Amino acid sequence: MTNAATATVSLNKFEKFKAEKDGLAVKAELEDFARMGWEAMDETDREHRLKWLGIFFRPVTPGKFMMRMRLPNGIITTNQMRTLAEIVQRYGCDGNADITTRQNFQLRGIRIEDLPDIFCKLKSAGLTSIQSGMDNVRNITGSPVAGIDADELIDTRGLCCQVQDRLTNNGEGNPAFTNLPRKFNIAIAGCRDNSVHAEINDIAFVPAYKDGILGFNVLVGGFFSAKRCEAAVPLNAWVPPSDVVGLCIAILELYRDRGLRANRQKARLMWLIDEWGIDKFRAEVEKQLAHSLQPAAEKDEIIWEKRDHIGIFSQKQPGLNYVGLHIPVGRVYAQDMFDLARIADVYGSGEIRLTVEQNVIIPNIPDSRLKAFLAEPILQKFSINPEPLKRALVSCTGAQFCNFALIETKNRALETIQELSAELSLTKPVRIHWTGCPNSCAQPQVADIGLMGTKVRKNGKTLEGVDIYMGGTVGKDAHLGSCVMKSIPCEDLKPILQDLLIQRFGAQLKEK
Ligand code: SRM
Ligand code: SF4
Repeated sequence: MTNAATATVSLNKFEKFKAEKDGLAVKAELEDFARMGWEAMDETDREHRLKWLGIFFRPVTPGKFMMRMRLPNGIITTNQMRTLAEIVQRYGCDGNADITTRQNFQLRGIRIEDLPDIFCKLKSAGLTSIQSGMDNVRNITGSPVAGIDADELIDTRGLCCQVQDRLTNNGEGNPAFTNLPRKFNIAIAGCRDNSVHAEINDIAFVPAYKDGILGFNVLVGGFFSAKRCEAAVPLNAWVPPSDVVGLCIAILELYRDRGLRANRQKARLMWLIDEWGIDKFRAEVEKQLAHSLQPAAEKDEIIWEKRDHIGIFSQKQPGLNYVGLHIPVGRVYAQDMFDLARIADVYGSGEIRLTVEQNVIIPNIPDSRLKAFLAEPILQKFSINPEPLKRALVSCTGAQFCNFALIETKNRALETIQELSAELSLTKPVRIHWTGCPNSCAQPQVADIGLMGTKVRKNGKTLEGVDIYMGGTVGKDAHLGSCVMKSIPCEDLKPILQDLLIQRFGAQLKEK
């Protein structure tokens, strides 16, 4: 690999350990790790390099690792779901999994001793967790109703899989893309409502017509970090679907070889775009491709408000429906996963989809089976018609498992919403996103109300608190919200949220 990392003058700690040994190298050492146990492992292998295989050491629960999968376009078969459920049940000491804000699964409580077995099971199920952490491309997101949406423009399923297969060498690992300067996100939108938050990805494809042909306008450089958050900017390029993979590869090679590596806080793609300017960046992409890019189509086709896909919807296939189930803050247990797989088999076609709002869609349910489907007990837990405040609640992992967290998020988010829902009535959902620290994994900047964990001082004590973000919009004309209130102790938050919901979102106090 002709990698700029080796030529960088001052290498940060991460660049140094990557130069010493590629992250992917630990794949060959799994049996050894399993034999020696996590405590005897080299610290860098344990805490960093294992992330190249999707295995995350959790300082909060030492010895119990988290496993992050890759599910291109957020699609999983019921057999695969059962495989994950079995892993959680048999090997996961904490017995749960989370649906992530990138249409993906993370499994909890994995022990290093079980990794060889677990990887065998994943492989037989056609699943992979490879290259899902650290300086790799994350799960490729696509329209959650690709191929079934009556109003779809482009079916993103094949494209997401092709991009992933190229980047990971069909799940085996691809050293050509394991030493990027930083993490990297790619999203492919195929519908009119931007249900993948295209604008917050390093590369985003949004549907657009050019000379009557349907393809994608391309946006680049979107990202969130503790230091800086930016929406993606237009590359002034339009590509037909057949050029999506090639363009991703060209941009990634450019980023890999010329991206900034000295300071990890300034290593995401947008920093390179800033340094070069978008025109030079575009010209360099063309050089990498060895052909010119077509200018962007005048307008894209993102013209709808964002949908949340919860409820019952007719598909483009006559007589079939997809049903979106609300999964509170994305948390599921092994039994839930088995139950979801069962109903998707009995009523659907053996497929399950995940959304970036951490919810589930069961596609391909015939009209004649809907009534019986709706009577399934699991729908009491995972509702198709949740209350407006619960419906759009998103939360990152938070302090229970994440060592970056400044606050507990998932449980607190649920409790707060429970209390607010008991007191307020709303006619429309309000998108409330809880994120445990400024890394912004739960994207508070795209929420109606974003809550970002922080530490606050009150009466001489340090408490868990939040900064409040507002004004994030999604769908057409999406733009990022900004911080409107700082350092609110969590214990004082409820009345503030209540006030905001009444003043800004038309909530009414329920009669007691
Ligand atoms: Fe994230 C790091 C969880 C989506 C920005 N993120 C982490 C780590 C790995 C930190 C760690 O090692 O503990 C968290 C793992 C906690 C755990 O145990 O679960 C973590 N991020 C998550 C997930 C699980 C949140 C969730 O509850 O859904 C999401 C997993 C997605 C996936 O399937 O791959 C997740 N993270 C995001 C997103 C949202 C997105 O991609 O749309 C962002 C903002 C968008 C972006 O990346 O530009 C995000 N995560 C970060 C950052 C800040 C990146 C930066 O450039 O500074 C970090 C910290 C880092 O990379 O240094 C981080
Ligand atoms: Fe952890 Fe912070 Fe990301 Fe939440 S936002 S998962 S606390 S890194």
